[in-house]
Amino acid sequence: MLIKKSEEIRWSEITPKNAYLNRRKFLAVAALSGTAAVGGVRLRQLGSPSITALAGNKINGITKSPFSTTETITPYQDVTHYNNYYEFSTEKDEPAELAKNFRTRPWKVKIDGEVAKKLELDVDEIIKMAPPEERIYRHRCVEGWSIVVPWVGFSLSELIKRVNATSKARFVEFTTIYDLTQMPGQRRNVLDWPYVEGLRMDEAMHPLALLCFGMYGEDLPNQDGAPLRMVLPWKYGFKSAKAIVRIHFTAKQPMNTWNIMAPQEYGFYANVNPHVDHPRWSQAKERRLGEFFKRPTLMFNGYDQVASLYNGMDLKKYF
Ligand SMILES: Nc1nc2c(c(=O)[nH]1)N[C@H]1C(S)=C(S)[C@@H](COP(=O)(O)O)O[C@H]1N2
Ligand SMILES: [Mo]
Repeated sequence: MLIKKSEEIRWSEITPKNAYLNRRKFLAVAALSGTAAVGGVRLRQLGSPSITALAGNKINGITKSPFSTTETITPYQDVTHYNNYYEFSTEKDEPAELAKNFRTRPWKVKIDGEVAKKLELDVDEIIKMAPPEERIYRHRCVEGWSIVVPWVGFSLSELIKRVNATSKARFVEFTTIYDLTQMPGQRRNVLDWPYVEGLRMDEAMHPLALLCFGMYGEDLPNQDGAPLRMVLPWKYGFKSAKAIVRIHFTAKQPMNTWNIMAPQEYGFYANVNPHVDHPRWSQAKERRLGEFFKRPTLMFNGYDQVASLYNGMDLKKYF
């Protein structure tokens, strides 16, 4: 294992187990008596979505990231009940229910291809590789809606540095789980299964590229990609693969699912770009979930820090 010794503590172990369990008990009791629900709704209106996130285990030791936006966070209820997750359903309101019993432990992630040594890591080993950060990112779906989410994770570069990718590694490919017994959507031919995505190495190494395992201070809900997903705020949502089981380093540009399905509509880069319309609709504007009026979509979704990655590229051709 290539993890440094000082980092071998699970971050949740920093809080004494008792305090942790007591909080969970308190939440369970509060939920039963109805106080949490009432408080939750009120607080949600006050714009405190973290208080409404009562479903999962709290992640301890989270630090705030300077990459966070100060925009209003989208309510937890919306982010967890309006999901694109075709392995479960093509209906956005269905993954919440259909993914309820999805098993996210034990969970292994293969790391292979152009790396010093092939690895198969338990997801919990990956999660403890670096301290968890809260990153409040805008997230723009290619369909024209957007959300603002306090994700929890750390830069993918933290993992890449530790697994010693070789100099031949020019791309990273993410493969997500294929499990017909658990994912009813995979019985349908709507996409090629398993869902695959990829990044160029410099994109993958960019500090904004987030390896994500939580949101709203808690474990990632199943419908949002538990136990491990990517979050790439400057790219359309489909690049951010959920339920990752393999991270493969390669010299050759990998395929990505939506590009396989409709290459004229979805490219490899998928950078948010208001100047390059989807063949069937404009990408100039977006609707933030919960809002009525549309707002203009920004180049790279407003994440100008990544612009230099694409210097000299024709982004109409490489869309
Ligand atoms: N495995 C997998 N990952 C996926 C998808 C999917 O269908 N399967 N949908 C993508 C799309 S189109 C979007 S917009 C985001 C949605 O993430 P969210 O439901 O957490 O908002 O997940 C992306 N990752
Ligand atoms: Mo999307």
